[in-house]
Amino acid sequence: MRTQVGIVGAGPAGLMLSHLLHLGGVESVIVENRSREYVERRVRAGVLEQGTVDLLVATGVGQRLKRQGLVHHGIELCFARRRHRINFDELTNGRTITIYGQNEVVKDLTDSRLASGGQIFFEASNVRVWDFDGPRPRITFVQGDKEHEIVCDFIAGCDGFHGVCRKSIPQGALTIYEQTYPFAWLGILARTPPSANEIIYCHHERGFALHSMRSPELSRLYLQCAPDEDLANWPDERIWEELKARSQTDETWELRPGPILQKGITEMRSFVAEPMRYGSLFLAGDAAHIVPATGAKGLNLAMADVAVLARAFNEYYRTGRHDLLDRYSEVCLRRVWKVQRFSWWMTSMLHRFDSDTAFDRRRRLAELEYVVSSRAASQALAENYVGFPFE
Ligand code: FAS
Ligand code: PHB
Repeated sequence: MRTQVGIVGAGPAGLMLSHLLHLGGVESVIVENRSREYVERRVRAGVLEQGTVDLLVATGVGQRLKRQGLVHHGIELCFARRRHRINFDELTNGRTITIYGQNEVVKDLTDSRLASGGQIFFEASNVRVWDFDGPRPRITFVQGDKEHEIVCDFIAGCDGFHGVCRKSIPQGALTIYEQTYPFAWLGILARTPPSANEIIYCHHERGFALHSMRSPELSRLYLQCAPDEDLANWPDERIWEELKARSQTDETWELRPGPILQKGITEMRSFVAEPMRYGSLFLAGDAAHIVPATGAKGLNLAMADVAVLARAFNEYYRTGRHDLLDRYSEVCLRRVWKVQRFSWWMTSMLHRFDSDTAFDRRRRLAELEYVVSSRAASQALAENYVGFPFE
């Protein structure tokens, strides 16, 4: 078969790209190696920046988000047994974040694409990309017992960090920037009302903890753990005990344990592949970059990439101009590196490092004290957290 843009990956990046191309009258086909159920059930990100919410609503896929999303006007930092609020209204002229699970975004985009005739091949195996440095880029894959080939003008690699697209680019063509962290996150989804109205980031000598949510009935919580942590060492009781210990304050507030519905370990890594293009193959989202989840940026960065890429493709097909395609990587990397810096800074400030000296431990507390006591420092955190307007 033939299409204009072949997309590998039906996560947020691939689905939003296909949706934006459809609105611009550009044809695309998505090839996804997992089942629809799997992708729609996968619990991952939960925080949508103002720009992501605006994009979803402005392009007609934000109805459920507006009904069910939890709009937040601040976050809290908890350390030395005290909680401090970062007030977005005051510090960012009213920009906000919205809590709405990534899997809900995926459901809304998948429903919209299929309802408007979009083609998504789920459960594709042996997906490969070919000739993206020549005039006839192709995607081949097997679905069921049938082999398929999609000939296209361009391929969008939206297949995440472990996908096939970036790895298909010839050795030496990309410059890789990478940092791993000496810890991971143990995340749980629990059927219990959130113990606070807003997200709380806790710095504690026992390790980092994060209190988030998905709805008034569902809590999303994380604990810093060893990078090679074995979930078997973390029965439910131990998780709740540790969350309580790391979030303790002098005020009375209660962490309400409940049935844990999902448990998982998320690696913490900073990663950028430059450039985000090779010939007619364009990388977007986690296929091109990974940030530690402390800044709540991964999903939002993916959306920002595809907003730029969709505009470039739409303009190319409307006018024949190449310049936006040629500038895609440069424009996206400006935002990618600002977000890498912020995510690294939040991660370094809030986590416990085994390599810390006594000086490091006191310096980190002083940095937290400075952030919550200086308007300039709080504003710097707030403007990065709610996200900069898309270019
Ligand atoms: P995705 O990885 O979401 O999507 C890629 C898609 O491509 C997937 O559906 C995959 O099945 C498919 N694919 C992979 N290989 C393929 C192949 N060979 N052929 C066809 N399809 C293929 N970000 C936050 O902001 N906050 C968080 O709390 C957070 N938690 C996370 C937890 C986990 C376990 C992980 C892995 C990531 C988390 N992230 C978080 C980051 C995450 O939300 C990503 O930034 C976001 O999913 C990026 O979207 P995509 O670029 O579309 O990549
Ligand atoms: C989440 O709700 O999943 C979440 C919130 C804030 C983060 C990361 C994850 O920094």
